[in-house]
Amino acid sequence: MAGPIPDLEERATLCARRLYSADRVLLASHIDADGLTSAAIAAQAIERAGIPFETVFEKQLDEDAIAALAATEYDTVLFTDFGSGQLDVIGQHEDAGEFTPVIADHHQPADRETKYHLNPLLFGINGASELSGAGTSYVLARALAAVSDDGSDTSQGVATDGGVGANTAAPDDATDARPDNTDLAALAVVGAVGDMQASSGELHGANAKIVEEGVDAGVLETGTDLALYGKQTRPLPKLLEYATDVHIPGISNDERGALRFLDGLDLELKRDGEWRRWSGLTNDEKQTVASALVKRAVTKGVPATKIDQLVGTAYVLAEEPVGTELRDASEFSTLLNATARYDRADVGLGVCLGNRDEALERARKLLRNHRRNLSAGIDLVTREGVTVEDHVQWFHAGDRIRETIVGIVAGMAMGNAGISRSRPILAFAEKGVDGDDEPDLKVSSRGTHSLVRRGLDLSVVMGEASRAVGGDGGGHDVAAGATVPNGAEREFIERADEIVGNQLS
Ligand SMILES: [Mn+2]
Repeated sequence: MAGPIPDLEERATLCARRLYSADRVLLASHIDADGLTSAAIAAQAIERAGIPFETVFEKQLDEDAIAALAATEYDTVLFTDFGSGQLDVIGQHEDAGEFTPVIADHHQPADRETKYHLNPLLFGINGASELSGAGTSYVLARALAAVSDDGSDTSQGVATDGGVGANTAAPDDATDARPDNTDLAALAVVGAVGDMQASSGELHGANAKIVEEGVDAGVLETGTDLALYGKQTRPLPKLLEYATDVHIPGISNDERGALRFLDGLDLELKRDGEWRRWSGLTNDEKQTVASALVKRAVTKGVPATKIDQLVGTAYVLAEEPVGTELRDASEFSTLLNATARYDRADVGLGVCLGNRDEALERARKLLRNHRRNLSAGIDLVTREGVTVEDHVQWFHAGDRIRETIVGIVAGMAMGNAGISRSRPILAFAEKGVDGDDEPDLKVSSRGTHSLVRRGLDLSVVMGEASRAVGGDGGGHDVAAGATVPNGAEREFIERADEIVGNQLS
């Protein structure tokens, strides 16, 4: 059976065979939208292959976390959305015979190899823009289906319950499963969108191949649509008011302006006393709003390149109910982030696995709380402002913004008064105290795609600047993070400023 990404096929099959021969598997994944969808994809593929497993999540795969995995009874550990960057430490445990690692990741590998290592970067595919952790897990899931299909005449045991431990929820609904696992493409797209892999309004490269498989499987629909966040769940006026990626004077960030704009259209705005949502409009109605919006942008002098960004490819999860967060890849990934950032990976995983009652309600509650925290954080940053260096801008949130959301706040604050989009933004926040250790600082950074096109690579910036002050970090070109010792702020900023200056020169 041909997999979605031919270049990865051979390695994916090798990894899948190793998993299939295991008595049981410990699945360890990163806590964020991409990590949660990675785990959900891997968990369903393993479950369908009839292999008993357990799922655990880690915010950070450090030495202690890896040692804890090694101390379990499991001989096979599948790492998703992390593992490559920690191969130096993982390899020591592998050498000691403690477990065999299987890795499905898309981050920069450490200077060491292992046999069952699936990572697009090893095959010339960009891990920041073409394939996410969830996409890599999907490639593995497709291979696992092919391998278990081949081996279906051999006895593989009867255990299919898959989940033990509080972090694993059994799928409620296995009836929609496709035998080749192509139904899991929808989650892979949610992961890619959550990892900010879409650019110029759509997914590219290997990601686009996965989209194709999802469309063929009937779990995804794509189409050109307004590129605004909240098309499924936001009331129309809020959809327009909160859409600030492309600033339209008199509508963006303008509650009354957005209302006036809609009032001026020949459109039924409310139904049964409730604001209508974009997802409930007819195609003609959508056309009316979109044309008027573009016309307004043109009249107000918004540049043509910006106006183009008002339209993009929408990724719709065809089997999810209209008007819910789950229907739109972007809203789904935000819902997952809202669980992950508050240490409720179990809730996010439950939603991905099809738990539509308790887990979904819980996730929505977490999302409301997340929104309140984000808007309070953005208000704080905008009110207090940032310090502008030659090439970067930064702020220190102390303990007033949770370290797990300070990066999102920084990214969303860019473009607000006094916070330019022409320099990357760095944000410090205090981390919780871990045991007897001194509390460290988390630094998050965000850039823009146009800065990346000019040479910005925040993964290098955060890695080099943090190591220079005794910390560590990494991530992606457009978004990265680091942990540094308390008190190292000044030195870190100077190093980061210098590296960014070199990248953009
Ligand atoms: Mn990822």
